[in-house]
Amino acid sequence: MFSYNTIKKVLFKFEPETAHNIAECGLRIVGKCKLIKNPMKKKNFINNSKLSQEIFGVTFTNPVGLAAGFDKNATMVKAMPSLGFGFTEIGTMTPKPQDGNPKPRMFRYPEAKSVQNAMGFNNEGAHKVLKNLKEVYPASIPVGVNIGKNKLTPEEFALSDYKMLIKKFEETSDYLVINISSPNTPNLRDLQNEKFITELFEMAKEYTKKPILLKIAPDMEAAQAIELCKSAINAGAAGIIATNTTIDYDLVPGCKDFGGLSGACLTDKSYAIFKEIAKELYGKTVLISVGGIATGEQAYARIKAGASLVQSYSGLIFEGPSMVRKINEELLELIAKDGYANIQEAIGTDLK
Ligand code: FMN
Repeated sequence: MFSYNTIKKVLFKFEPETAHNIAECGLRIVGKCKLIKNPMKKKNFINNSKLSQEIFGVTFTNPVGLAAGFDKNATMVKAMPSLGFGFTEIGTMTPKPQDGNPKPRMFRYPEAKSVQNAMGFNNEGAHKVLKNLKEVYPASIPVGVNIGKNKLTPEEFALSDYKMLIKKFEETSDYLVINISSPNTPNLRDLQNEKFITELFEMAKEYTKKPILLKIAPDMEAAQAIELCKSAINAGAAGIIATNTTIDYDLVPGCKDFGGLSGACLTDKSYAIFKEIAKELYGKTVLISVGGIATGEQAYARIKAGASLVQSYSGLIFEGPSMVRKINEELLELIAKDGYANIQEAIGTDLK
């Protein structure tokens, strides 16, 4: 078989979004074809009880998940265990289908192992995504559903977009995520305020008992992020996902001045804000850390800082399909080295 370095050379000759579409085609085939899916899963999916956790009443066989945005339309769920992922998050999807922003809207910076995207929630809309999801749910790994408002929905009607999506997906998901942290939908981040967040989670409680998490941006002062997370939890949120992409364009010299940056350039920033949030909220809610995680050491740092789970997207582009297996293998080594019996014992140890 070809090494990922060879495949990457070919993929990187294409525009990033075209490369993504090619990868999606490949992964759809993987998901459908047992002759490819099963051997890949055998190789990449680490099934070791030391990494397994029960969270939200479901089993997360390992703590490394696919971050939102890669599988917006739930077309690749079945392939994810073959890449080693212990859970996956589909979306962000919106009530109505939308095209997203004009292309080009995805850029890669190989030297910085970073990506910039201004996709703008391009997706097939809740109806079609639910249809896709119903074909594969329940899956062999937990599936999170990340929801957002349509671009044309005015702020004052945003709540009804989220209401519609919660009702639609609550039975076909293991957890839901409220995304008000994308930089690519005009004014979306304005919804990151205590009033809206409180209203949103209070409303959600009326319609579902499914765990709903809040995904936040890294571009706020830690104190503000903590207050927002606290409001969400007080109003019923089941957890926090930190963080989305950043609009700190100094992190990659020569990058575009729009969209959100992710990958290696985001590692320190997302780790820093995660640590601040975890200092306040570890033990009070479920924390998921995402942003520039591509190695076992980085994942372990977040776990020791208080993350029960981690997610990755950009790392997959640069490191390829062996990344998750390597992260999990390294995690097992690091846990053993520190003398912990399992991952649960390692979570939050920096804070104890
Ligand atoms: N996050 C969302 O919550 N919803 C999205 O639709 C979404 N789309 C994304 C599209 C692209 C091309 C990328 C690179 C990221 C997207 N993200 C989205 C953000 C990721 O889920 C993640 O929070 C961020 O990229 C940081 O993780 P990473 O450094 O491992 O990529």
